[in-house]
Amino acid sequence: MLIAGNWKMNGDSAQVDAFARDVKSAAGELAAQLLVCVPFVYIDRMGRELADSSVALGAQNIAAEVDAGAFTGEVNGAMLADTGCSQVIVGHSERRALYGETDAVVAAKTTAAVAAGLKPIVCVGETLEQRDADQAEAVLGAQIAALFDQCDAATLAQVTIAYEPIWAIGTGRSATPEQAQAIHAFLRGQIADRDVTLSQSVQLLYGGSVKPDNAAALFAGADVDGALVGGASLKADSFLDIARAAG
Ligand code: G2H
Repeated sequence: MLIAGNWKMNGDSAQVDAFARDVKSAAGELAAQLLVCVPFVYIDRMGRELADSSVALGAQNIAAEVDAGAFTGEVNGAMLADTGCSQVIVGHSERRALYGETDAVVAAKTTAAVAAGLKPIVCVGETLEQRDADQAEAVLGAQIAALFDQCDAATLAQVTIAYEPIWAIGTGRSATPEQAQAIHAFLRGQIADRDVTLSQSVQLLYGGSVKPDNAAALFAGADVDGALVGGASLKADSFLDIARAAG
């Protein structure tokens, strides 16, 4: 199981230090792999604070451009790797909705991440309107198809998929364990249609209002391989409780 924290645009130096201190002391007892994705400016600090622990470091975004150059405000994969990141979140619904990231941009960023030696966590998800119109599988299938159409096999072999129903993000309304498992099974099937071996090894994370009190039930799903946790990852206590629920 992979338990990945996504701090989004939250936190400060004191919060980084407190989180790292508490998580570092507990991480060794946990079976789950822990990953924390903080804002760019705190990655280096979090890495230093987590030094010599098993907790992995990640970013929340990456430039689509691989080579350094005149891209004001962007951060490329080489910089993330150089700062200690091993993973990066790509195509979160907030980036798709607020910053216009299309499936093509998501695929380009996924390719750029792997080119830099990073493992991308590619987010997919449907809106409430799409779910209510019975279009969830069509939307998710199209997102997976775009990824497979635009990334090569070597890139796809490094990808983790996070299913994040948009209606469950930051709303306190998680998908039920049955809804999450059903979509995860669907996603694994979509991948199996293209690459059976990959479908058996790819990690499928659930994200959307994962909390200590719903985590164990979500993790009981046979195709749920971990979680991408937003709000509940901001404090070590709740993040660790979710990790303990992963067994
Ligand atoms: C979904 C999730 C983390 P939250 O975006 O990616 O956030 O757990 O706050 O719903």
